[in-house]
Amino acid sequence: MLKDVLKTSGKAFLLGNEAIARGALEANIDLFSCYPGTPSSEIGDTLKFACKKLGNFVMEYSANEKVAVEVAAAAAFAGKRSMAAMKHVGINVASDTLFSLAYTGVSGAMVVVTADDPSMHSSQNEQDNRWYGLSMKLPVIEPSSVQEAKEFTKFCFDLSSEYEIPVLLRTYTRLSHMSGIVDLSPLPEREPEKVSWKDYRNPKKYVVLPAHARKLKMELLEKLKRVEEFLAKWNGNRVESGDGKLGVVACGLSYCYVKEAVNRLGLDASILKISSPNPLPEKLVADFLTNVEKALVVEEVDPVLELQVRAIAQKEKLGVEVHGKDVLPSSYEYSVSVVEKGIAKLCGVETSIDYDLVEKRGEELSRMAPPRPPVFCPGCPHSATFYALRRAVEELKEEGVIEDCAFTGDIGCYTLGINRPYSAVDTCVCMGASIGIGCGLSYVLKNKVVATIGDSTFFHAGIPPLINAVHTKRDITVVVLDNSTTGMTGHQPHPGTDEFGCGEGKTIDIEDVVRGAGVEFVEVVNSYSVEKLKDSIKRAIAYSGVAVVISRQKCAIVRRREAKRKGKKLKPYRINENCDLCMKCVKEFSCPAIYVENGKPEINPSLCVSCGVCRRICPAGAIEMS
Ligand SMILES: Cc1ncc(C[n+]2csc(CCOP(=O)(O)OP(=O)(O)O)c2C)c(N)n1
Repeated sequence: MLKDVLKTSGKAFLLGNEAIARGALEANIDLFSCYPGTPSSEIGDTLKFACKKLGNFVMEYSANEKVAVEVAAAAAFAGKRSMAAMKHVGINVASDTLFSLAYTGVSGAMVVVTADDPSMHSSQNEQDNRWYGLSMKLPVIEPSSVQEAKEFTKFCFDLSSEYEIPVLLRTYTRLSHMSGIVDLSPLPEREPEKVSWKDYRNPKKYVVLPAHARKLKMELLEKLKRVEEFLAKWNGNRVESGDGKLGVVACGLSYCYVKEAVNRLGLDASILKISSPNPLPEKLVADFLTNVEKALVVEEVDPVLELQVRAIAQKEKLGVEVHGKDVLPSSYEYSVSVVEKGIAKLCGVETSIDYDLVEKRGEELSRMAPPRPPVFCPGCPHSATFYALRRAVEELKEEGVIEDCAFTGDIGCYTLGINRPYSAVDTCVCMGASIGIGCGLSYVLKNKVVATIGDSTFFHAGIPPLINAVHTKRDITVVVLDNSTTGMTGHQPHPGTDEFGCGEGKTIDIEDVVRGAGVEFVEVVNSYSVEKLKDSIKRAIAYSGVAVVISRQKCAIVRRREAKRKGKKLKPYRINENCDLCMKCVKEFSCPAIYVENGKPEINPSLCVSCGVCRRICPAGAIEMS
């Protein structure tokens, strides 16, 4: 639990992400920065809580992951202990900085948390960020329990400080979001203290001019070799001996699945637990392979360890069979059943139970449950915006102004605009791509292009493509859906809000940024004023050039919470006897508070947040406040 993160000693029941946050506190962190993203978000939310309570370290939500890494790196350049956290795709954004940080190294300590998402529970791809460690030449540490999540976080700080190298801590959805009992160590007594740059100024280390970089690269390779030697002796990488017939190399949570699976199969397998996929301790692996008849590498997603283990077996001419993805899947999360099936197949034995039958029965049962696709919340301003957008486009079509329209979407709650009745998201690739893809389409399509982007996403990655659109004179409409928060990941602040996590921030107005980028058509409309918004979007689409409409209204969840806090009642709407059953409120505006009973639309008063959009769109004037 969140408050237990600050317990002085004893045990606490913590979420994996809370354990990582606690590990950072026990490691005496000076500065934490992040950009939210599932499954990493609770690390930032926990450290925001801790920062507000303790007030003895710096914490910020940065504008994006690249900035977060740079802010954290700077503190570590100046001898401090810092951590930056993000979801796996955040590392793509931060990678430009990280590749060079491997060369510069740090003077203090720096940990970068990458939260991967096997099975893509809430992500656009399943990339395995252990590759980044190999490619960047940075150590990657991967825990397999909540206790390890805390301990390994501390270990990463120590490793980083000892070798003056940033360290990647890899967590993943199942660990970040599982809870467990954790043994706590004391929190250090600390007073934040500023340092003099003169004690850390070192251009030969921190300016990656080619002449410096060539030298730094060699130093990095040498450093990594020393890190490998150290990690070979670290208890996170260890052998649990068996009868030698089968040796299993396992990483992350797969280690736990392997322990359970071999137990169920009654096998006395030798297990090599690997907690540093990079650098992989070669000698430890070679010795392990020497003592087994055949080896199986068990790891989720990509064969990051398997390829290395195969290479070691070949290089050392060990003659041992190495298996992995030939008997185990390369996609989605593993489980005890997946791992047990793989081991059973390799060893030619029966599984302990008929998992295929269990899975079949599970599928049958899940088909019985009513489908519950994700929908906008009741009163979500985004549904009002998509209603207005859809109406604007339909009217322009009817008026013969346009034939069709391409809708480039982005990532956030508003991606739900893909659903009927709006159907106004045709593409969604990654944060900020709505405007960039819109620019490209505007070169090759006969049609008008409308990009939709959230406020947090705008600040994160929407500004450079907007500048690109203006500079290249694109004909594109951008609708910014500004709900004054980072809604999708749990309402974190962003540069358009008045705080940055653990401090008061200067609010940056999107319209100022847009005008500053050279956009001449800029209008700001309340999302709930759907008629006005529709007219604004119509004019924007008809306009030749870059037009930006900012649709602004507080996130409905925040609105509801604020009202509750102030003891204010949000009066629900009701549908009266004037309803002529035109069904516009159901077919064109899909609010989850509106349902149909006995052929008549009704409003569920416990869901209604009194946004009044349905009242505004009802042609019969049949919707009123109750
Ligand atoms: C590079 C990257 N970082 C983080 C995320 C996680 N993420 C998805 S959408 C989003 C922002 C959503 O906020 P906003 O744009 O304001 O839209 P809202 O959800 O509030 O409608 C975040 C942080 C991601 N998908 N990719």
